[in-house]
Amino acid sequence: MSALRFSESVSARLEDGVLLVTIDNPPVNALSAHVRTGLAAALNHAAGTVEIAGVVLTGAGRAFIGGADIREFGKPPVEPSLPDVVGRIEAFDKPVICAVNGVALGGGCEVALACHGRIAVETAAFGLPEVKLGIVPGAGGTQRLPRLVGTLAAIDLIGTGRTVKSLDAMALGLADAVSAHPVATAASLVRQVAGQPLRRTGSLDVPPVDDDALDAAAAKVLAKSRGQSAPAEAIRLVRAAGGVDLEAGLAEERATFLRLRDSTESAALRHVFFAERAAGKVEQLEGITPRRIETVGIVGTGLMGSGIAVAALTSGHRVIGLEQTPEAAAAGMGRIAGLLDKAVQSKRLTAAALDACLARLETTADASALAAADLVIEAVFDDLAVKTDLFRRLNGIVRPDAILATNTSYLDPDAIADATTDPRRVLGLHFFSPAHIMRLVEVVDCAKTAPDVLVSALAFVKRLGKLPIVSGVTEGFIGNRIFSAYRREAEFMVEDGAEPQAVDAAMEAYGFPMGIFAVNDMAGLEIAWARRKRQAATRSPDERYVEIADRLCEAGRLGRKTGRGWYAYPDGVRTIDPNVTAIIDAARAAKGIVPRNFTAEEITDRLLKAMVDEGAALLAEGIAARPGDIDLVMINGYGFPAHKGGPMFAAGRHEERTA
Ligand code: 3H9
Repeated sequence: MSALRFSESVSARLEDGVLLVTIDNPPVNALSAHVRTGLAAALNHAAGTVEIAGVVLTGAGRAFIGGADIREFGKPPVEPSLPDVVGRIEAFDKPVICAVNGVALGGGCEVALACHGRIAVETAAFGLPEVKLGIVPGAGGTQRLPRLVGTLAAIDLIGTGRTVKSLDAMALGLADAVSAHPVATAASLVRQVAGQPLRRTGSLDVPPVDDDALDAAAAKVLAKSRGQSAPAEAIRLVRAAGGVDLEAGLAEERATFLRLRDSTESAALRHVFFAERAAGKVEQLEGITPRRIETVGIVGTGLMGSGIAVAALTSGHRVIGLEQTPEAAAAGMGRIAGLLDKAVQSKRLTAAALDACLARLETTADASALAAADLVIEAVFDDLAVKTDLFRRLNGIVRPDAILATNTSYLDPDAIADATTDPRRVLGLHFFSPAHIMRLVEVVDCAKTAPDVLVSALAFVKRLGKLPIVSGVTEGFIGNRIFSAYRREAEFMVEDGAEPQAVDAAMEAYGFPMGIFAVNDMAGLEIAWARRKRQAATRSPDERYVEIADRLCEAGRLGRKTGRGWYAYPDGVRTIDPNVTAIIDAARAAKGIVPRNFTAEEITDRLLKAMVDEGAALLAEGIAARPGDIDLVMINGYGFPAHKGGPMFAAGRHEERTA
């Protein structure tokens, strides 16, 4: 039978009385206007053709349906709306069964929920991730999911936005069956149920559940969604599903969806979504093939090196950890194995995967082992002499085509590259600690880095499952330069009269998990102190310099590890310390500063402005390629709240509001 075409992205063929409808809208089969039109036309065709017993819906390529087309948000609506299409599927007289061949997300999951049966391949996944975009499901998800899986599971899934694989979806009641041939299985289900009463999700009763359990499930989700409104709204809608009829529930869901879709929170999270997809893309590098990286040498298996090793192992690489002595190599092996064990305990890794990782791991004190490496990452003490000496020695050991990366956070990677015979193969890979957990990696494009070396490093970081952001060479790269500007401004305000705890409270209220002084205490004050001492000789006497942090360091207050820093920590609890207040008072008095009051708003405004000004400088200098890259660095490396979109996005919104 020849193919029927219902729109540019929806086609079908009739097979033994079943209309097999395929959505083909690369890359993820999002529900763009032509997909919705095509689906409506396919239903019309099936309704009006007596030989058609029912319909199977499936997706071409890897996805079933990746959700509503996020690029259409903010544009004028085009009929038919997704809720209309979904409603028609559910009310359809003939059976509509979906063959879920890949991810069914957001609107895609809502299409599946409205079908009269759901057959999935084992590798498929279901989810309503709308809260991650600052919205709630808008095509019946909050009303139909609880009818299928119960309110508690629906609160968890919709409130967190997490996805579940097919077998888990089946255990929950979301998928009916898992099949290696979902289209054939779905088609035989159509034939089986045709002419019989259909199981319409919207007609099911929501299973009863007691209020205490609901409160507990809601509290668990809300504990992780500080400052965002979408999860709470989603939970409200899911809870309401048990108490109102479908139509009323759908109307309230739609109204909430439309309100949130136009919110700043949603605009911010959509900005983050697209910024992440753009990250690591460099126009000039398009078409360059990355080198193959299978074996990774890691020099130094301390805290940072062992974290990098775990990230490399769990993404399928071989790892050779190099240390100076056999004892240190054994200790490194222990550290890496310990981190892998923890991953098994927290169910991030299976026992079988752990064995496979250990089989790909070697630690040694014999540098010649690095001859097997495609990429060598140094994670040794952050000292220029140590690093340049190491890179000089690597020259004679590694293969000529091996890539060399430094994990320095502040040193000049160009100086390190120049210590090698071939600086074209050198670049920076700035991991954040703990490296096996943190997603962000600044990929530092040095003056002489070859284009294919940069491309290879970006591909490597993506294979680690991490987020690569390209940075040019500058002290501290993108993140630490902005962080320094942020800290400098915070210290100015403290010297002028704001208390550190007031600065921290303002930023925590804005959405940072921790204010800057608490962060400094956690990270330790000594690295920045050493840097300030290095810079002292070249610092202009006209530059404003706040000495309070130096006084704290001189008093042995190096942060949490010494039990005190900007705060004291009796029993581990962050507490205001009168000794710090006295140091601050003395510093103000020494400069004749009469302390003044700062409102929380002034504090956040000034700190955001400091970040944005530094961000603008980084863009002007060509260190960062896009404002979105800066936002991602601050969100993923420094706790900037994602639902505010990052400093550059937030500044743009602020300007719009005040224009
Ligand atoms: C929703 O459904 C609301 C409804 O409840 C109510 C409506 C009334 N739209 O991530 P990738 C693009 S809200 C448009 O690298 P992967 C993406 O920008 C939606 N474009 O691939 C990228 O473009 P480019 C709920 C989209 O294989 C390309 O596809 N759904 C959409 O690693 C590849 O993306 C979601 O939140 C979209 N919905 O992962 C799901 N999705 O090549 C969001 C992707 O130009 N999507 N693109 O850079 C995802 O989670 C992942 O993209 C997915 C594929 C898992 C699907």
